[in-house]
Amino acid sequence: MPIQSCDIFCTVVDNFGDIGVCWRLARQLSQEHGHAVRLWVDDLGSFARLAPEIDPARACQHLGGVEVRRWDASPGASFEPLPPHDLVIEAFACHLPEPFLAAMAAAPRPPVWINLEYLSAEAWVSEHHALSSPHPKLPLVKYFFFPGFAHGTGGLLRESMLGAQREAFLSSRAAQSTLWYRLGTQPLPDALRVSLFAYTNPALPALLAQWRDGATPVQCLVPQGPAAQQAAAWFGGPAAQAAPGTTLTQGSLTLQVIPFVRQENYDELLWACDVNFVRGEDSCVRAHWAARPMVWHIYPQDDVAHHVKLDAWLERFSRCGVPPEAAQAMTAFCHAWNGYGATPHAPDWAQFHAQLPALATAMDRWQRQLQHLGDLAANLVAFCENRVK
Ligand code: TRH
Repeated sequence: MPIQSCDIFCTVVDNFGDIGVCWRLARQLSQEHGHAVRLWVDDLGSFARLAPEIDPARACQHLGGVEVRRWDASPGASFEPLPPHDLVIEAFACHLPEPFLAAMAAAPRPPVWINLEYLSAEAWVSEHHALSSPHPKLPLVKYFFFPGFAHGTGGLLRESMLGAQREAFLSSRAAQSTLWYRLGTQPLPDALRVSLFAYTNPALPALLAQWRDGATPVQCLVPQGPAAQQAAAWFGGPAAQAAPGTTLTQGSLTLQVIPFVRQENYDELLWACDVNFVRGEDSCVRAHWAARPMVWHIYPQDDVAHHVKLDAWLERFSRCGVPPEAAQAMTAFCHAWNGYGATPHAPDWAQFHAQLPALATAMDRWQRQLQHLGDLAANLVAFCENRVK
């Protein structure tokens, strides 16, 4: 039976990934699947960084075909439930408000209830994807929906027009000029262009020094944030130098701090660069679709659980037909970038740089393979429509 409407609940743990994924999914369900979508968010301030039209002071507003509602996710906070939609998604195991759960249970046709999980390339994901869990008291069943890189998972978010938009951008000087205008800079001729979105990273100073001392000019575009502050400090400047519009130069390295752009425009930055450093979850997925060599600063977890996740991802990449020396360079670089080992070592840029052509070919091949998994939003809709009673 068709699903026509959806509630998505999102709590912002930190950073932008939780709302980044939910906002992307909400737009897609509305614009590509025609759902009436209500997106409940506990932190509209973070949301406004990705979508500047969002007014954090407003309890209810509409953007991109999505109804956006502020909710207080703190335990015991009051919640005035509206009748639940056909599909209810709790993102990343956030807790649904009790009154809303009660309304779901009392609905004439209880909604399909999904817990959208975090992304991982680990093998167990295929076994846990789509498992169900009955509510202990209410007549409701929750399904676990896992994004992933393998068959048997929910796949990765990818808008249906993304490939065409990328092609159009790459063949349009006007579109590229608009991006550079938005970023407040210009492409440097003959320089290798790198986007650098990362957490504060002990490996960054060593990398900046290698770029400075290398033979290849590097234009490094850093969105305002922790990595920009760290880089500005490495140049010996005050924190104010981490503001958008700043250009810092030493040797072969030109580092430019760029504004945090709206989410739709972030893809264009990735498409315009030769190498993309990304972090967290959503920017990592976008870098795959940009089909350029990428380096992942994975979200750090307790007990270095994130290293297991990173290795699972590196292993999948290494199995997509990439030459062994390129796979080895990618693995070694990502390990160093993510602080592996008791005494973390400097990333070897020269080794990684030498493999860029092979890595570009491999990334393109891998993202084509990943497209065969289908897009997460479409997979989710099909899964849920099969479960409507
Ligand atoms: O911000 P993040 O570090 O988010 C993280 C991860 O999602 C992590 O898994 C989660 O547990 C933690 O938050 C709580 O990185 P991520 O996931 O890449 O999200 C960044 C979002 O910001 C993404 O949607 C892209 C977007 N973005 C812009 O819209 N404009 C920009 O200029 C940039 C650099 C990013």
